[in-house]
Amino acid sequence: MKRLSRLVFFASLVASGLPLLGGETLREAAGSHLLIGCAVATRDLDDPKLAALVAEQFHCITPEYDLMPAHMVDDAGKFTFDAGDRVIAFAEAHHMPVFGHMLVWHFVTRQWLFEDKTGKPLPREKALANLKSYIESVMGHYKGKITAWDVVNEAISDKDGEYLKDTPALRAIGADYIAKAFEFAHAADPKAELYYNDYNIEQPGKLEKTVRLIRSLQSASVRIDAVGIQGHWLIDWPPADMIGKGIGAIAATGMKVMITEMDVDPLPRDSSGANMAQAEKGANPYPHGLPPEMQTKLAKRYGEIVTEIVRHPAVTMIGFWGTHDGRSWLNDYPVKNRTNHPLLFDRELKPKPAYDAVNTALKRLP
Ligand code: 9MR
Repeated sequence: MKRLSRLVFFASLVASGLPLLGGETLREAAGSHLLIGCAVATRDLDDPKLAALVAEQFHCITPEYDLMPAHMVDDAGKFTFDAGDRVIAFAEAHHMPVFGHMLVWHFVTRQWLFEDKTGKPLPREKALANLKSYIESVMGHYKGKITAWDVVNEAISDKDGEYLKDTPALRAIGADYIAKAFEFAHAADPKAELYYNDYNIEQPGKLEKTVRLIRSLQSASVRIDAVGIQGHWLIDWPPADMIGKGIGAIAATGMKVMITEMDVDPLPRDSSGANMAQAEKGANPYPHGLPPEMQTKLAKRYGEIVTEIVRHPAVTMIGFWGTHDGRSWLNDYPVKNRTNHPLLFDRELKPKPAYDAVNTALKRLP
């Protein structure tokens, strides 16, 4: 219980009605040890059976894309919060904490934040003013309703020898755009927890850069509460003990660790993570469903990873990136139009063997 904030602990006590599936739900299996969450979008709420499953199985939600800058503000700087408000109203109705995703990312954003119309970086002071007013508008609107925000998403470079990705924010402001975003976020809602979120950061290479980033934010005395390891993993990479080592190294800096976007890709693919610059060609071997031997393999892998994750008291949330296989971004990444099966529920909302494996791993918590 000491691992959970008061708000979050309250949420874990709230019963969510009769189980649709029978047996222990994921949230029941995890009890008060850690939160189990999933990504949800407005369109999921239009399906009553899916909405009921979310409320029954999970403690908390992350809006999948409704809080991304390009979904909330237009090219002229006008804000519309309708979609985000709907997801948050659902969470409030079910007493579910919301993890806000996200304030600064180089995708699904607006050019005017950091560049002029020709793509030239804005002067530093203008870009900082835009960043501040964007964060104030969004966090101000959701003040008191969002437990934690991913303040900066995917800023660390995938390239050897390069620390940060070369993005519009970096070009206009410089490397301290990250510290500035955390500073503005803390001022906008002092009670909100603030996270840095990225993929592959549990693996050597990006892990060292992540520790460097955390240390630099700590020496700039800005508030940062946790690091989100996205957890877009493959059926055979990275090994569970590497994930454990990465969690340990991040926790050693004093950060809490969230697994924010977990899925395990059973289709052939070259690398883990979510590097959008990396389109691949690849086969679509299971268009009619995952064969039993692959279901077993996926379940074993999920069980091993979750068993490793829950050994670390620094991890206070595991969030899955979606609900059922039909609603996973991995149907279109890194190869367009495949039939993927990376989540715990199939397209009929039936729990897969992977669900049982995760449930069992959670239940083993002392
Ligand atoms: O799952 C999200 C998908 O629906 C959106 O279209 C996409 C936009 O690029 O973003 C997806 O989520 C990403 C998340 O925001 C950050 N990490 C990688 C996720 C997959 O791209």
